[in-house]
Amino acid sequence: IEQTSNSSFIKKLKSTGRSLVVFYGSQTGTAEEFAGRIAKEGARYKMKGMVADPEECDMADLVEMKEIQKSMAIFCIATYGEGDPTDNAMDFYEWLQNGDADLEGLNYAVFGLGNKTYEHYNEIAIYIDQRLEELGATRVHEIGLGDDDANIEDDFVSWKEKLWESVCSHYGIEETGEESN
Ligand code: FMN
Repeated sequence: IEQTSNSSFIKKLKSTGRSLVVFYGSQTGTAEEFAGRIAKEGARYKMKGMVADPEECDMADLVEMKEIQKSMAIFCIATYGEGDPTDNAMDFYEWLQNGDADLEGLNYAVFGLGNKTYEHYNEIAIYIDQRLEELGATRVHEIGLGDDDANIEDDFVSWKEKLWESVCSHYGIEETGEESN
């Protein structure tokens, strides 16, 4: 799984024949690890994936995702503090709040990482999931909420299994035997 090194994740998707980009908002690495696992599994569903750090991407390019056939953006997003985004997701969060991009044609799903002992449980992931829909994007699978106070790995794995079912029915694809890209 490659990491984007410049701002244009769209160019990179196109030039490498990928259709899945998995963004992460992560402070201590959990969301980043989850993102990597999703990107890798995409190959099983004929969706070659890559992981991307929103801080290193021009997220306005999300409007161009619709130019890539059967494409999808997945967001693994942690919440911190008083319901704050991680440092690397801050600019993206502000762009969503302040902007009014037309995201029609963007297919997406969100997995949130949080902890139920905090008042603002998974607030950023919930916001991003709702905001993307508001901006016209298509939710391919319902948001998953991971609770680090219980077993976030289990939460993630069960969400991910259902995610791929939704992806297959949404795009009319079947699982292949292929393990990775
Ligand atoms: N989870 C929430 O749902 N809401 C919060 O407000 C919140 N604040 C946190 C503050 C601190 C200092 C820490 C250590 C965790 C907090 N969490 C909160 C839980 C994290 O989001 C959760 O552990 C997540 O898995 C971290 O992901 P990361 O390793 O990718 O950074």
